[in-house]
Amino acid sequence: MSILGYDLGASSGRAMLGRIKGQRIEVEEIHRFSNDPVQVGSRLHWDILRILHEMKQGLLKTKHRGTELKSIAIDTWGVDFGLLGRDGELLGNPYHYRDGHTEGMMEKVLLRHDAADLFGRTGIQFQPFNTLYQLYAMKEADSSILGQAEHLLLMPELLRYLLTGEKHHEFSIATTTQLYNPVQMDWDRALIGQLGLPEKLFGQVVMPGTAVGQLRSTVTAELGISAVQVYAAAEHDTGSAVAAVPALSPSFAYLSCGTWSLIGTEVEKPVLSDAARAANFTNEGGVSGTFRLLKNIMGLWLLQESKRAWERAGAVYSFPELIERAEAAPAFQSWIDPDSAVFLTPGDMPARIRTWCAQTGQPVPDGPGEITRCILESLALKYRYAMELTEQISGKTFNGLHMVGGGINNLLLCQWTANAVGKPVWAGPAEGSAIGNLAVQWIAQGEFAHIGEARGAIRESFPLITYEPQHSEIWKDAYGRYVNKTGLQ
Ligand code: ADP
Ligand code: LRH
Repeated sequence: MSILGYDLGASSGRAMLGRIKGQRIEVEEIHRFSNDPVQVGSRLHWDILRILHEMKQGLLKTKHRGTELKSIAIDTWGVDFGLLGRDGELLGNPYHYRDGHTEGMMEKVLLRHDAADLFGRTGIQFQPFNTLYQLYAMKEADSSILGQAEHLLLMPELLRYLLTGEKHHEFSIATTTQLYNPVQMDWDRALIGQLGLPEKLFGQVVMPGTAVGQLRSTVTAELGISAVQVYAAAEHDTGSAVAAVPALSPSFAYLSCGTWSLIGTEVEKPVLSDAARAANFTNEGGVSGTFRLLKNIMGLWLLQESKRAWERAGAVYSFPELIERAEAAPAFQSWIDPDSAVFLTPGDMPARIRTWCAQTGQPVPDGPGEITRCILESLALKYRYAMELTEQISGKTFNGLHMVGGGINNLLLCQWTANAVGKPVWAGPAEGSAIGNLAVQWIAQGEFAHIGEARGAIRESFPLITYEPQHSEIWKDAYGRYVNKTGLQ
């Protein structure tokens, strides 16, 4: 029998059917849709009901191809949430983490709450869009929605609730809030109280692989399908992506490469050191009690948003076209720090990149080829920076980097990453999050004994492309100039 994994990224969602045939995993994309935020007045929202509609299309398409489903699970991007009223109704449309309402909130919280204490309690990086600061912004604005709320559900939990009627939190996504204590393994209720946030919003947390209900009867009746078991996957997409890294060694470095670039390593316990805090590393909950010690890098959002700006101006390019132009553009002209706060919100990304380069005394990139080259080189060089920090903070050394996610379709970025880090890159699978989601369901069903066995099967089932580093001396020299130009050193 097949199982279904919904992987909902910030740029697109997909429903992937999986089955095990002999020793191999087979995965088929049954439905894919773009995930388009909607601006309403000055607020940026997720279109939650459209996402739910698209998820139902995945179930319908599964039915139409005559496939019987044993189970489903969901993973999504982190930090965002919906609030439910006392009757279980969804109050309002969830905000997008790039919405402006969190501006200044992290700073405000940190005036009242010691940063070292906050990191020590949660192990989570300081990002202005964390659930903590979103809730704080709502509190400061005296939000009527927050005032009426009885439950908070993070995005995958909310979608699971809409499909099952059951309200459970899941560990990996809960940790992204910066309100979960990974040592106590529960919500940090003392912290929640100190911040003046309603404690009642936070309920029971289950681990990845827990059976969390069945599709509700209204859904099965509407779609004309039978009841299906629903599991909690590692419901944070990065957690699912890392579950699918086909590493042979237990000590590996990964780069989950999509809208965001998440680079780091898996650890047994959260690393709560001053060095981890100073470098703004995070410890997100993973599968089998592991944690993901990693750094967020702004990622291919920079290219997605540039592409949208060019589209608005009437010039439509595909990703492969942009990559081809980047390859033809002159090398090592100008770089950005992808993580500069100016790049976080939606807007005219090419203009912001040009301004950044002008302000740092670099040649100003012009046109899609030069801008794309600037983005991709800057990402590859920043990956080296983050990988070196991962080694220092974890005390591990890595002989290469595993890359998963849609970004591995960008072969130029994979090669430049290998060149920049000076070590091989092993790219695959592109649909890491969906495959990790399926793997957790199979472990729960006893198809795999543990995550190591599932990773072995993933390695056997999906192509892994090796990129050996090229022009190492040139890239090493470029890296030295990059850290100076971007002020990273
Ligand atoms: P998310 O899950 O965050 O929505 P994905 O993992 O799906 O993101 O990765 C999306 C990114 O992958 C795109 O922004 C794009 O940069 C890259 N990508 C996808 N398809 C291609 C392609 N055919 N060629 C080059 N890059 C691609
Ligand atoms: C990647 C991701 C990342 C979060 C961000 C909000 O999709 O889940 O791990 O920090 O989205």
